[in-house]
Amino acid sequence: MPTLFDPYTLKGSTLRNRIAVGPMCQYQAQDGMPNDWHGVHYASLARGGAGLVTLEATAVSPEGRITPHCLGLWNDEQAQAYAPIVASIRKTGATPGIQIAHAGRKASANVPWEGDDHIAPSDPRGWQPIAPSAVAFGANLPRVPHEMTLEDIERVKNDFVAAAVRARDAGFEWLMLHFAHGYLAQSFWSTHSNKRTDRYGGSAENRGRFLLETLAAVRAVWPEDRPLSARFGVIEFDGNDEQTLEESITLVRKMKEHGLDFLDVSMGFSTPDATIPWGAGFMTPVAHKVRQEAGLPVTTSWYISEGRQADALIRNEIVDVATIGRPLLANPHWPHEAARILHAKNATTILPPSYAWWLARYQ
Ligand code: 8CM
Repeated sequence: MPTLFDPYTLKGSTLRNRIAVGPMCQYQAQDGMPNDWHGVHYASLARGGAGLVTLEATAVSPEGRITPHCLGLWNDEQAQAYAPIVASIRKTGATPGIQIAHAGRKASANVPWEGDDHIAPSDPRGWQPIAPSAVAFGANLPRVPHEMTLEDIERVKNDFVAAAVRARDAGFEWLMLHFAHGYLAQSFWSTHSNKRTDRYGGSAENRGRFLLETLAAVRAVWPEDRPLSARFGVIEFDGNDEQTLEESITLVRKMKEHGLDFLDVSMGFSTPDATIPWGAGFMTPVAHKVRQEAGLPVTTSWYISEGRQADALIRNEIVDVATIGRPLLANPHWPHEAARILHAKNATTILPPSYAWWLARYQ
């Protein structure tokens, strides 16, 4: 029976335990460049003991940023700036991963603490969002995106490939494609946002095409021995959940055939009218269903906040890795605390020796 603190091996990568830091936007970058903030933030999470540290949604192009302060990976200067972050994560014994993303119709927004809404079209800080169809998300994000041409689709796929090459060369070991949360890829999948009548819209097969083509193109440049994952919104909580989930599972099976190694099971966030059943571990039954029916190792996140809860998810083989988000911002040493509570035999070894030594002394 696996436990939270057992190592996890996928392809040529072994995580020191089954705790992953989920991608969490910091909105602290200028021109997509990582800076001291990102260095401190990610090194702190790695030092705290997680197995996998996944960098936040990192845009594949300037237009693919959610806000003007998102990270980017569209030029070589950015790529070089990730190397010290990768090195500091590795130094702690954690494994570095990164999520690459395009925000689609949710792009060109103010950071959450400055409104979380679309930047006004007249404001020079913003830009014109693109999406499969000229349909706005609504609510706080009313801006109508431009409908992508077939050339736009090719260009964005190429942007994902170029970002994957830069991530590979910067030394990231896990690559996560952002196929969730109403951003570009999810908006191809969702009938809320995709009204196309060409081969990228209509049937589930057509709506999944952008995701599968992007995945296949990235797989061709991402090393075979390094895990390729995706965070995918398999359900919308919009009242049509049975059908969406069935179609999503069919698509995940195809993603597996196209080289996907691992899935982070999340929600669609494609409509402001969803009724999400927030509560402890509410996504874990969904993740387990996808794991069983698609035959792919999975993780999920959302309201996994206690060590015992995370350990039970691993022991019962509900998920393969537990993704922890906000509790790790509140306490980067959450893994160490969990190890102590669970009496994990390697409880002290996840702390750097200079910390473990102090904590073991004068007790
Ligand atoms: C921000 C707030 C809440 C979320 C988010 C973000 C940004 C990216 C994302 O998800 O994928 O769920």
